[in-house]
Amino acid sequence: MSGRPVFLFNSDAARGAVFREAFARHLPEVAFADDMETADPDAVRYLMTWTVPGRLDRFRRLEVVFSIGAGVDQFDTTALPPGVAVVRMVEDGIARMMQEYVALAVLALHRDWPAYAEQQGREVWRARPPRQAGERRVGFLGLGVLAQAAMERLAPFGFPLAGWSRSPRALAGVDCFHGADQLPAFLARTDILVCLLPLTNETRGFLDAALFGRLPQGAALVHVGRGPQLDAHALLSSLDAGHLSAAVLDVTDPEPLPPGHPLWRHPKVVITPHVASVTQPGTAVRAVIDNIRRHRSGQPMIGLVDRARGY
Ligand code: NDP
Ligand code: OXD
Repeated sequence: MSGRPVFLFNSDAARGAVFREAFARHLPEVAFADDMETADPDAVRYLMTWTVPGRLDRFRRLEVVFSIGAGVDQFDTTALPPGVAVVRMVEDGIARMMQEYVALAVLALHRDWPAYAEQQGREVWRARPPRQAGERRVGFLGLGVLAQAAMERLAPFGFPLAGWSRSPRALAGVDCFHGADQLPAFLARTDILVCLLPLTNETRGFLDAALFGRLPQGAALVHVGRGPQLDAHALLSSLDAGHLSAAVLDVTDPEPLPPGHPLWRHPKVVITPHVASVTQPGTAVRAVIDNIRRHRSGQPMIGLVDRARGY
């Protein structure tokens, strides 16, 4: 046991059991530990956690912090020594679940599901004018791992797809926009807007009245990024004014959404409790082991976060 670097797992026991077994089988040269108090602090090189735990400075030889999720906004990176690498979760399970959720939400909005649910409440039998997928333009804020995975599922339906990112991207079958200058043109061509941006100083409060005003009349929102990116009052005003037609929100600010919040009972809003996508231990452990192998052989890790950029 002695001499081996330690991977310290700071999460629930059920996921820990999957990680322990996989480390023993596939990466025996790295010791697995799941007790923050008893792990040998001088041997801990890798830490997997959702938030930065207290007394981190006792792990003097820590090299990599792995986020349990795809987002890293929950980390206070100022509490991490500058030399420690931060890696977000990039794994097949999380991508598959996001594909399902975004496909479900986009199809529901495309086929007027929230409006039919509202009609059902009033016992109204009335068809709404149908629109073909080829006429429903879907646009993604963020063109990263999860947005690209979701677009792959949506493409066969025939929706015209576009995305907006910080830096220029080129993706087959997707109209790519980038930067502040190209945001208005991207929004003007988007009927269903899917937010898959990371939460950073630049994206906090990004979904605001001005942004909604640039979307076409009747556009709808799917928000699967982070709650603080959305100005909930601006959304409610835009829905009540009839400019936006509906919203599917998987993330809110705060979480849980407090009882009595006007979003809860709004007839044009569908809310799920931050369940769009969840890290799957069986596939996540493979991604982490692969990254530790990469790190130990000097190759770049998948999902390495640019700490200055915040994602
Ligand atoms: P990535 O890091 O792969 O992609 C992020 C994308 O956002 C990139 O295309 C990036 O641009 C773009 N971006 C970042 N900042 C800006 C900006 N200021 N202006 C324009 N574009 C910007 O992230 P993932 O796809 O893996 O995940 C995205 C987010 O999804 C996570 O951070 C998390 O918050 C959320 N998430 C939500 C879940 C849920 O259950 N609701 C589950 C998992 C994740 P560029 O390409 O130029 O770098
Ligand atoms: C994540 C999440 O970031 O679950 O993985 O939101």
